[in-house]
Amino acid sequence: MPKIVAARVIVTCPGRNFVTLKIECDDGTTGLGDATLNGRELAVAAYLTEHVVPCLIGRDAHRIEDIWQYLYKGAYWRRGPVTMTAIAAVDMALWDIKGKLAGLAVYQLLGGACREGAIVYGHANGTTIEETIEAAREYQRQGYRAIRLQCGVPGMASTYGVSKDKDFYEPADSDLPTENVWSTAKYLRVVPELFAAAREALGWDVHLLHDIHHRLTPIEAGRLGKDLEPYRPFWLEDATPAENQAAFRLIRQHTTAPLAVGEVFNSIWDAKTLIEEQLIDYIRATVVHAGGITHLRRIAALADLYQVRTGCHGATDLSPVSMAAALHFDLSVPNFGIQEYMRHTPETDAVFPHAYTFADGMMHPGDAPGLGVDIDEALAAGYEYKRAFLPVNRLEDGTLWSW
Ligand code: EZ4
Ligand code: CO
Repeated sequence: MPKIVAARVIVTCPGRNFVTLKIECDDGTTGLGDATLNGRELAVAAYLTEHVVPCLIGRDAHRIEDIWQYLYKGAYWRRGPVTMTAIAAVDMALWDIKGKLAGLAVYQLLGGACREGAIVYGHANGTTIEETIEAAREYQRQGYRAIRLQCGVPGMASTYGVSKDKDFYEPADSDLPTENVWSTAKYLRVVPELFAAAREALGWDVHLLHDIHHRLTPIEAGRLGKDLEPYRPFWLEDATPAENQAAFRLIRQHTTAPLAVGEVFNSIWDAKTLIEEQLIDYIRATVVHAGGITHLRRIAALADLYQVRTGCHGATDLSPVSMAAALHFDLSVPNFGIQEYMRHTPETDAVFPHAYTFADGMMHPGDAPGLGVDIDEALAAGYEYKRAFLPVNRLEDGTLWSW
């Protein structure tokens, strides 16, 4: 058996913070897992170092499911983003090791490819509708078949999804949370205008997506869905804060716009009602924050029974290790829908050399054994951790809102 002899947490900041777990076996085989939880990085690093790594030493690295159960049930305190991100990192690293020992890419171990590649969507944004459409045209030129559209809201200084840097969107922008201001009324006016202009300019062959980022009430989401229906959105993401899964019943009563939710979910229990009642069309839970490949496959299997497809979160705060794990998962699950893809900076790509590739709007994890991602530890060591928070959001009267 490949016995685990060491495990280390590597924190690096090549433009943004990443936490990576590296597990080592007695035969020298190593595996990598992403443990990055944006804005709360060191909580997961400590959870791993203090409470997980000591329990891993001496275990059989092949026993992925057993180790998952041990870390989940064994903690007594179940679920939660910190715990589930830590478990995910271990899980990813163990799949990486199993693949390397088998000489196979992880997607082969998961049953093999169900498709030639994973369709991905890119992020087009701008302060105005025109700028957003110009950014979308650029994505079309690069071959993207699906594009998320976010634009500035007239009368608001800033909003979610609109970045200063067009190529690399980064919301964790300050060492204390930035304060944004929000107006639902202003926002609800501009999004239908954006989609009308986008269909006019970009045509109907491209999939158009939009992220509401948890800011509406159910009835407001129903309204926006109705307003966007004529423009056939691929999905509306995170319409309302989904701690209340039942809220989606109300949204569903009012719109046929496809709904996606779940990038902040960390277990199957967060999505159970949404899936079983077919209140959503896409589940956005992701490898790194939802317990790894092992647990995400369980979520996907439940979703498949109800014709809910996957649409994994794939922002820049998910490291290339997560991106690779997501692509192995995407290639192998029958009910894959789409994969979010935000390019990492060249600095990040240099720290994490990887086998996955993009061509014609699709991505492929590559056929390197394991996940196909490495970490250049010498390079990583040159980028010191830098505290960075996600913003908070307030209504115009100062009330704290969802960001
Ligand atoms: O705000 O990943 O769909 N993507 C998103 C992201 C999230 C960040 C949070 O860390 O909503 O941009
Ligand atoms: Co989102």
